[in-house]
Amino acid sequence: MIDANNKNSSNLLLYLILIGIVAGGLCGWFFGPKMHVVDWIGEIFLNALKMMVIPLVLSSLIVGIAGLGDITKVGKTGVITLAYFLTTTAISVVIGLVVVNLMQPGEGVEMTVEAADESLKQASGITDLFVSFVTPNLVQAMVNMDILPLIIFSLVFGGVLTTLGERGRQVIGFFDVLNEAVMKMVHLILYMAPVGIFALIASKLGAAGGGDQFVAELMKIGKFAFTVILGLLVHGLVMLPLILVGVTRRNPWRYFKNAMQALTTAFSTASSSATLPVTIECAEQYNRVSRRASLFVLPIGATVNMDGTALYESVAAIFIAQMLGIELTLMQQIIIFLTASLAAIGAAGIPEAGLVTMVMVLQSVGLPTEGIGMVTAIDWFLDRFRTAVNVWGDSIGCAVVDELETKYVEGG
Ligand code: DAS
Repeated sequence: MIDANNKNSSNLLLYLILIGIVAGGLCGWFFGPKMHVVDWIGEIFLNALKMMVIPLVLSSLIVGIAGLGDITKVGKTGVITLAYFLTTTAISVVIGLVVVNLMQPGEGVEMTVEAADESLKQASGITDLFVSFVTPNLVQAMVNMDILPLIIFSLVFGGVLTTLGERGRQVIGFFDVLNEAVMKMVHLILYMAPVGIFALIASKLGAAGGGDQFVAELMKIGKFAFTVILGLLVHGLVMLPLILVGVTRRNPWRYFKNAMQALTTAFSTASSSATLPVTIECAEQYNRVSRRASLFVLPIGATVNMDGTALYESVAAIFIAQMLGIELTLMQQIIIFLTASLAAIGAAGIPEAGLVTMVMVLQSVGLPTEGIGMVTAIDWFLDRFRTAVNVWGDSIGCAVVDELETKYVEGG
């Protein structure tokens, strides 16, 4: 149970974070580029969260897998988790395709096609995505923050440990203590959140030129931004809560409130990976999801379950086609559906990752990747909304897996 002190302190911290977001937005809006003076504060906060990601992913997944007992159980839990990830991602892409075809945001927008910068062209194809699941060098993967291969390694390593009897249990015990220590460090970092989030929002909005510049950019492709945010709201505030209530019978408003610290951190950092420690804290401490389910679902979800990104990729691809006056066939929209889902799996939980993997979606239907230039200007803004939806989808996922696992795996 959460003791009163914990609950009060967490509410106070949440209100301070919300004040930080509003104050950061106002300062960035009115003082513009001058707010770069606080860049260093936001950088410290973001780096502190990122610093915890590697030890957290390794320890939480190894402990998460091992916590399931014999390896066969992981199969059922893994299937439930995968089914949730694929279902919610597919639903989010369908919502994206419906709203962008209804809203037609690209109609009448003259397209200033700037060549997308070289880094965008590096985005991988679908086969590269599967190759990226396995790294030849674990240390290099940690250095590069390649989370996906580290997840694969942790899942297999944790599973193997459960077959080594007492010796395996001793190693698992080490990762268990490591995970507890990492979560305690996250708790300490969170006390910095209100100031760190203030600085991140203020410096980012200021760097975009402040209020006037931001409004000018938004007006240029406002209908596109509105379409993306509308789709994200439908998915995040209707579809996902329906799944939560339908499967777990939990109160969606209370679940949302208890996840608010994670959602505000996701919005301000635009990084699911950096938010992961907070997502785990909210799931276990406030929403009372079992440690086993949260440690199994959340680290994987932060990297491969990105409903917001998948929806965004599908909307942006159709928007670019509309701007070019290209009528996409049903088959081409189905290809966008598949590649947007895969691109979201391949996107890393870092800022603007969705912009990079969008190249794969555009290439899949032969659209010019230069069209990305149009959306780059406000991608940093929309990224926050889609990251928050990504984290919200993960948060609901661990409650759903917890419920179904209790019913069909343990109970079964
Ligand atoms: N910023 C990514 C994340 O951390 C999402 C994206 O770029 O689409 O989830």
